Amino acid sequence: MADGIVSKVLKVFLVKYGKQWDGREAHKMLGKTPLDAAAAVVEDYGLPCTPEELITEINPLFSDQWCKIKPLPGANRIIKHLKVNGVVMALASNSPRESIELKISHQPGWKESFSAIVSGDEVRMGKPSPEIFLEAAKRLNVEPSSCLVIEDSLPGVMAGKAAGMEVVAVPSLPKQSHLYTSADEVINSLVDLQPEKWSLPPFQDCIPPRVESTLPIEAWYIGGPVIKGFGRGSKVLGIPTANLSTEGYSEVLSEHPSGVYFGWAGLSTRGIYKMVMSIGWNPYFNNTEKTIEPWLLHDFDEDFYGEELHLVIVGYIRPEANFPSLESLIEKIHEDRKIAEKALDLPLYVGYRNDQYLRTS
Ligand code: ADP
Ligand code: RBF
Ligand code: MG
Repeated sequence: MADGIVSKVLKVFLVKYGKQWDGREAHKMLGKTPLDAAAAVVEDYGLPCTPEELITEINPLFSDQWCKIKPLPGANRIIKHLKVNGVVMALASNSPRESIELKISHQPGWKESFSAIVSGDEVRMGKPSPEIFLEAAKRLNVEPSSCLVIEDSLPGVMAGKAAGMEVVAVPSLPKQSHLYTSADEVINSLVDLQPEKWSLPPFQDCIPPRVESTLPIEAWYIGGPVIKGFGRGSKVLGIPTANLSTEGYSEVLSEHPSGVYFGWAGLSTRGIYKMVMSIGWNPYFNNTEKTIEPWLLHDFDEDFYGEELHLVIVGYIRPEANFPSLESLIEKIHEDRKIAEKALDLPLYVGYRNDQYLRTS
């Protein structure tokens, strides 16, 4: 949950040494012990200090940031669900105990939910060594083979497998899933975890249950003038998507996992409409930029480029996927449309139609 913070702090810090943080370094840090990560930064940037000195200098900068991190979408849902169902949980991280405790102290209910916390300074070797997970199992008094590890980093996945556990990978960096082949499953976000696949009690918060289900989410808001997109929405698919500029929204975009969502759309001069959209890289087209592609569920007589479009996103349908053919992609998108159209009439979602945000310009 802290990758954004690491980038932010290092960016500011490296300027002092006349260096520029290259965001692409982020993946190298992931899942490393603080000392290994610091050593990598010192070496890559040729810094005139030791890894220990780097840590001493940079730690206060991190401490100021921990209270600002938000849990990943789906994290609270999983913790609450497993706790309510009496499934014991451990937190196993390469971070030092002190910073783990600091980080989770800002998340209500988290500390009480973990029956064990194992930190990097309590084992001889951190991930990718299996030690940290084996210690966690021991403290939970369970067999390693009956443990499920949820991991975002590659070293963590390796550690979990080496410990003889089942591992679900949730890569925190986009387009990296091909590296995670040793995991038992790779999912796109914590929202997509299916506990029943791992002999754990299934979630029961999908609405309506089972068929054509959608997941209510904490509503989020995004808006701006409609811009030109890739120019292949309506032409290729018969599915026009009113693209918004992603400038100024990079934070909101990075906070929300890619996937298919729905909600309400307000066009300043026209009205309010049901909307289904994808957010992400559109695997079928293998885009390089994360975009928002809202399809307004209404027949318009004309284009509305440049008009102010406001969206309230209220529910989630599925992860983005790749498809063997354009026809199958189109078919799936029409299925999404039907699900969204129906769901938005439910009392749970219909209220957002009156949200002031949809009417303001
Ligand atoms: P682009 O690649 O420029 O986004 P699209 O083929 O996706 O082009 O078409 C999107 C444009 O079509 C929108 O910007 C809007 O002006 C228009 N449009 C017409 N009907 C709709 C609709 N129902 N939903 C979204 N956009 C629509
Ligand atoms: N593109 C994909 O590559 N995979 C998807 O799963 C996918 N799902 C979509 C769902 C909806 C509701 C919409 C509106 C679009 C989706 N797209 C998906 C994006 C589609 O490819 C995109 O609109 C075109 O690239 C047009 O720019
Ligand atoms: Mg478009």
